[in-house]
Amino acid sequence: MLVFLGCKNKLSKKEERFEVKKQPNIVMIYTDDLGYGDISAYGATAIQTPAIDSLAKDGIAFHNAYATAATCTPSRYSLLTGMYAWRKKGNSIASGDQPLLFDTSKPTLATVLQSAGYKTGVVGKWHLGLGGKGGPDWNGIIKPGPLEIGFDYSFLIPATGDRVPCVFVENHNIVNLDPSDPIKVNYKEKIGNWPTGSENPELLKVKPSQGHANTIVNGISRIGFMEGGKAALWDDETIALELVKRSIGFINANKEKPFFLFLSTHDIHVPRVPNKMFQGKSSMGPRGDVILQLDWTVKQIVSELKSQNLLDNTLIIFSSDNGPVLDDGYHDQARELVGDHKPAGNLRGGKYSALDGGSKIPFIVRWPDGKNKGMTSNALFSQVDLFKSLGKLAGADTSKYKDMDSQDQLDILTGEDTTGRESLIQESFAGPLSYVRGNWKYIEPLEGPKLVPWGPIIETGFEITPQLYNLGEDPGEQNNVALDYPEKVEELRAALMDARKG
Ligand code: NG6
Ligand code: CA
Repeated sequence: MLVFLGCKNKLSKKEERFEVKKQPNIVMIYTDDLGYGDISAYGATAIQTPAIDSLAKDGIAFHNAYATAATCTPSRYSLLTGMYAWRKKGNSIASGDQPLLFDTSKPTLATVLQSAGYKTGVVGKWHLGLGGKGGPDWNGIIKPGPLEIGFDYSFLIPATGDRVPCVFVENHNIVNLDPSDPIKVNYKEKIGNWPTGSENPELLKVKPSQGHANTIVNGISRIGFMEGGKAALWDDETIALELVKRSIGFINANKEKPFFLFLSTHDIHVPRVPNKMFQGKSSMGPRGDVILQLDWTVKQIVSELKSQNLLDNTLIIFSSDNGPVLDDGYHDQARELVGDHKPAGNLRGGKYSALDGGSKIPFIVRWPDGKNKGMTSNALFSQVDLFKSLGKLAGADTSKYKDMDSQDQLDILTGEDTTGRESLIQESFAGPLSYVRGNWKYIEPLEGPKLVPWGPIIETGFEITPQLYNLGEDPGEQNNVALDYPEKVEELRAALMDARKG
């Protein structure tokens, strides 16, 4: 028996290694509003992010990777469905009581990985709607949600940190909800007696700069009105810690199987309320402090994988859902204290915009076997491709998913393909799409405001005439060369039209 076991061990070690290579665990750390220039791995000097930088040192840092949109909901929708979000109406920034945005009969990255034998979990910000037609039944069973689209476990901030209700939802229920104190939520009018930012500004510890003047929870006024569920309210200062704890719980519960953890951080979205470990630790106020908190999150996850001997069998992907913003609705000194730091690096625009600052994001892939360790890749990559690329890596049959925007681009992720996607499409917060092919970028014309209208001071990139940029020579999109290359404009316009038809 012993001999047999020993022999089996020897034999299976090889097989196991093969298996291991075929089905590594996948941990995706998906950050919120982190800009291309916000981490030291991408050139920031005013702030140091050693844990994230280590991922880049041990992996591949992509410098030409895009989220599909310049806001959260469509970027996440595309990542999970493998489809551009603009193909379906109603996929722009979701409200806090939005019904689930997914068609539960269609595949998602989570169902694909699940079908390949993975245990799948999502921890953190969701912002993709919950519940059926009437929206979430907060006091009952909250479904459909992630569990109905391929996740085995979910622990969620249901929408965003700045939207009510300020509670966590674990699987189908609000955590710690006392049935004798039910939650009421309303996005149209005030509900209940809790103070609001507009009526009781003296109660606020952070004042809103735009919107965010509804119900006050933990001294912070939010978008939307709520009352009840006191025992279930989250504590903003410990959200990052809670998400790390739940992620580690998921890793530990599933370490015997291949697992996919989608850790969707609240950082560095507003409200930026760092834990006391990080308060005042950067030179940039709360926005800098929560970047340090994010780096700490990465460190905790990597350390846990290491201590569980899982690091050599786990693919880690680190990225962001859209570009950066300073003042995104609260007076948190982000603008005043930014100094020389450039959240979008050398890119123009930021969150919300059609320009590259809106959706070109940091994207780091750390392979368990150290594949192409330390490489910098300029291959064109879109997060929409994670659906098929990770599906393929997991051994799922992705060929059956036809007519999708997602492409199998695993070779880009491994660093083998250094050219990348032929083209991709970016979505701004309203209307116009941009089309990137090789070094060229075309932004379709749109009559609209030059700056994001509600106040973050970000260029939208909207022009009433077509724009064409040569990103190779002009990554900062300073020189619109549309008039010099009318054929190129026409070629890209037609290609975008074609892609739109699907
Ligand atoms: C905007 C909010 C902003 C943020 C954003 C969504 C105002 C004035 N601004 O409407 O604070 O919540 O929506 O951000 O309310 S995202 O990263 O989730 O897309
Ligand atoms: Ca975001």
